Amino acid sequence: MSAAGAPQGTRPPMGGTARSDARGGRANSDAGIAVVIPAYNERATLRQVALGALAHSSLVIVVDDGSTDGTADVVSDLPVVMLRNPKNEGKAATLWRGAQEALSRGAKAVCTIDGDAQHDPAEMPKLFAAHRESPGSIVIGARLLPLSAVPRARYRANQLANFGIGWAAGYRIADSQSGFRVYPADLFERARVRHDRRASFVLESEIIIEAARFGVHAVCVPVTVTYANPSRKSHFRPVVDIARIVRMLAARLLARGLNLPGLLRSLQVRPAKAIPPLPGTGR
Ligand SMILES: Nc1nc2c(ncn2[C@@H]2O[C@H](COP(=O)(O)OP(=O)(O)OP(=O)(O)O)[C@@H](O)[C@H]2O)c(=O)[nH]1
Ligand SMILES: [Mg+2]
Repeated sequence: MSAAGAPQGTRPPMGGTARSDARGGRANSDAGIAVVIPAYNERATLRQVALGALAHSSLVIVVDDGSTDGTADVVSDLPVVMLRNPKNEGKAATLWRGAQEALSRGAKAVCTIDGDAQHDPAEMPKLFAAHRESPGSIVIGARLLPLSAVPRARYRANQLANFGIGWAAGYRIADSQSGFRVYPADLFERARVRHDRRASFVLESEIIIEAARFGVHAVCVPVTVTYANPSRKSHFRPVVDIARIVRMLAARLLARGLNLPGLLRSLQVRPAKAIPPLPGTGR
């Protein structure tokens, strides 16, 4: 990652004594879970997402990815950690930077939520509860997608991604593309995944596959999703971004001799249960 702007404002490390904030941050019952919000030109929605996140975590990190619409300004009065990429580096680099910041502040887990308000921060407690039950797993907020609300091509692309990523990871995944997740923080130390600009929308797929190599699986929790923000177009470019995901998948599958056992497991009807990593085996 290239050099990026320094954090604006400082907050105590997680697990420190300050558990509430005079400017609106709230003491939380989920100490240790930092929230990372990637934001690229999200002026219209970032504030409501950040306020929602502050209600559930004492460490909210916003990473402004070279926005040109004054995105950072809308949260300048909130008790969030603001990181700014001087230029647009893509979602992967942005998430990675936020997660590294969370790690450096002692977070035990990292909740990611998109800045476009498609996810509802009020549903964080549901994800946090699943994390507490299964702290070694990735918790994914699986979007309840009413068919009528999603463009058909997008729905099919998601289904295809779920199939391919489930195959490579070796278990069935209900929603491999949701940006609303809780990760064990140490995954961002252990995982060998691309997080450069070209990996923009690939990281969230690749990290599921990489984590499976350590025996870290994803558990899905249903969440709502809205496509009702007409103020901006999606940053997801169907052709380029899907091609990049397919390329990553092909490389991962070839590296594992096509992983046919994984394909069979991923076709089982019941989603695999989270399993803890096997100590010392790396699998
Ligand atoms: N940092 C960074 N974040 C981005 C970039 N593109 C998108 N994001 C952020 O990533 C999140 C998801 O981006 P979206 O464009 O909403 O992609 P999506 O949710 O997969 O697509 P839609 O379902 O169409 O909204 C948002 O919080 C964006 O601000 C980018 O180039 N850099
Ligand atoms: Mg979105």
